[in-house]
Order: sequence, then C-alpha cells, then structure tokens
Amino acid sequence: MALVSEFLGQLTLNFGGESEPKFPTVVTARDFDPAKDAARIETAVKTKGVDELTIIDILTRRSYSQRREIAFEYEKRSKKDMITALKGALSGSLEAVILGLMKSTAQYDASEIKGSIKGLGTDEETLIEMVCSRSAEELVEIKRVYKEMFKKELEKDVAGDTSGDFRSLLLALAKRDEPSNIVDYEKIDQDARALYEAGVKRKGTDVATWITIMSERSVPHLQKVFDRYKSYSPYDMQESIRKEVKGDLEKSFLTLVECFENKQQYFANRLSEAMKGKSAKEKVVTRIVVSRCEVDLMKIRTEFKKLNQKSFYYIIIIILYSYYMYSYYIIIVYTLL
Ligand SMILES: [Ca+2]
Repeated sequence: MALVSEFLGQLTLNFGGESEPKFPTVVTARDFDPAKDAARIETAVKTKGVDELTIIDILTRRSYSQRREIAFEYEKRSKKDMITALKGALSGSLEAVILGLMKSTAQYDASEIKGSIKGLGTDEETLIEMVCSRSAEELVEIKRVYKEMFKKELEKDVAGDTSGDFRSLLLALAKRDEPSNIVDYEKIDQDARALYEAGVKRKGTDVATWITIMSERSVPHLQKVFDRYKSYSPYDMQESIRKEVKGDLEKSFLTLVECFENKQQYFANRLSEAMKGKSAKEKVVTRIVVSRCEVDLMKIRTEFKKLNQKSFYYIIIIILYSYYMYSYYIIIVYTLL
C-alpha cells in the first residue's frame, strides 16, 4: 500500500498548461469583407429610425477581431468612431449587448467588475459571479486588461469595496496566476479531511483553511477532493457551505464549488434563475450571453436544456411572446444563440 500511495503521490495529471477548449456560439465568419460590413453599418446607423436588424445581423455573426476590423474600416471611411455612432443610434438592452460585443471578452469582464464596484455600494451578485466563476487563466488576463483600461489594480479596487472573509476569498482568487491541472493524489485525502475539520466537524468555521484549499488547488484536484469529502462529512460540500457560512461568503463559496464541478451548468442555472418570474433579469442574461458567446455558450445551452427540458431558444421565444417590450433584447439574444 505504501508503495502504491507513493507512486500515486508523484503522479500528476498535466495537460501541458494548455488553454481550456472553447465552445463558442459566435465564430469567425468566412468570406469576410470588413469594408463592406462597415459600409452597411454606416448606412444602417444613418437610416431613419435606425436599421437595427442589419447592425445585429452583422455584429453578432463576426468574431471579436473581425468586429474590430469593421470598426477600423468604419473610422477610415466615415472619419467617425463606430462605437460612438452605435451608442448614438441604439439604446437600452440592445445597446448594452452591441457595445459589449465591441469589447474583447477580457475587456468586457473587466468593465463588468468595474461596474459592480464603482460608485456608492457594491453589486455583490455581479462581483461574485465575475470573480468566482472565472478561471485563474481568465483572471490573469482580466487583471491585465483592467489595469490598462482603468489605470488601477483590480485587486486594490476589490479590496476597497469589500471586507472580512468575503474580501479575503475574492483576493485569494484574484491572486491565482498559474493555470494548472495538477492533481496531487497524496493531498486529496488530506485536503478533504482539512475541509471537514475546518467546517462541519468543529464549532464555528475556520474560513481561512477553506479559502487556502479552494484558491490554491487546481480544478481537477478539487473535484476529487469534494468527492472524497463525502467520506468524512455527512453533508456534501455545497450543503456544508450552506450550514457553515452566510451571506456573500456563502454565495461565493457556492459559486466556486458549482463552477469547479461544472461551470457551464452554473451559468445555465444562472440563466434559468434570471428567466424565471415576471421579468427576465436582462442584465444577467446579457452579461452571460455576451461574456460567454466566444467561450462556452454552446455548452451552456446544452446544460440549460438538461435543466429545463426546454431549449434556451424556446424560453426566449416564450418571453418574446409574453413581454413584447423586450423584443430588442430578444432579437439579439436569439441571434447570438
Ligand atoms: Ca462548523
């Protein structure tokens, strides 16, 4: 046994640190002519009443770098900034989606984080989604872009707007810089027991230990840890979090664990929640669709269908039918899907 565990202790799963595979719904267009697209958008913007459909049709069917090329051509021909022109021509949720698409995924994420903490008060729900669902690799890029866009450190801004254990957790997550797939077999049992002893087993919670383990281990490692955790604790990790901590800290840990287990299912859940009730939470739907359409929205759609037995498409059409005023946003989401 000793030999086996020694061997397993050394065995690591490493996929060469490659980026996560992508499952986009918005992909690079073939037969792409940026000058022609720019001309069509210019005409659409100038059309009386604005030809929104043409703008949607073009910009949702090009990759981010193609959209940048179109903006470049637009400025060349009209001597005007395309983003400013779009801002002037569009409004509401449609404007939010289109302007979101003119940013790179990292720029968009950085702006959403900035938006969640700027001014008085904090939009914790957005902040938690952005920091706890993004991979170490994504956060590295978001931090770099954040500094470029706002001339400030993301971590400093987050620290200034949060407090206590919630702050410690967000900062520990933002500090991660190595995307890793390492499973340390020797540590699976140790970590599972430590999580149990720091939480369900003792009076109160040793939050620092939870934060260390959840921010310093790889996702495949943690998946094995949460599995092993069940052999110590009568409750699984998510139930334990609900019992041990409350408020923003509870939401953050839950988001983390959901994402470690199945990130696309987490987003599908968020979308389902946002679509429930009388009014769809457009901000959440817009954010998830825009930020994931060139990352993993295809997989999120699959998870959505598993959860709801109906496709995202179908649900959107139902909303379109019942809430006519949402048509702009529906059109855009429909096209992006
Ligand atoms: Ca406890």
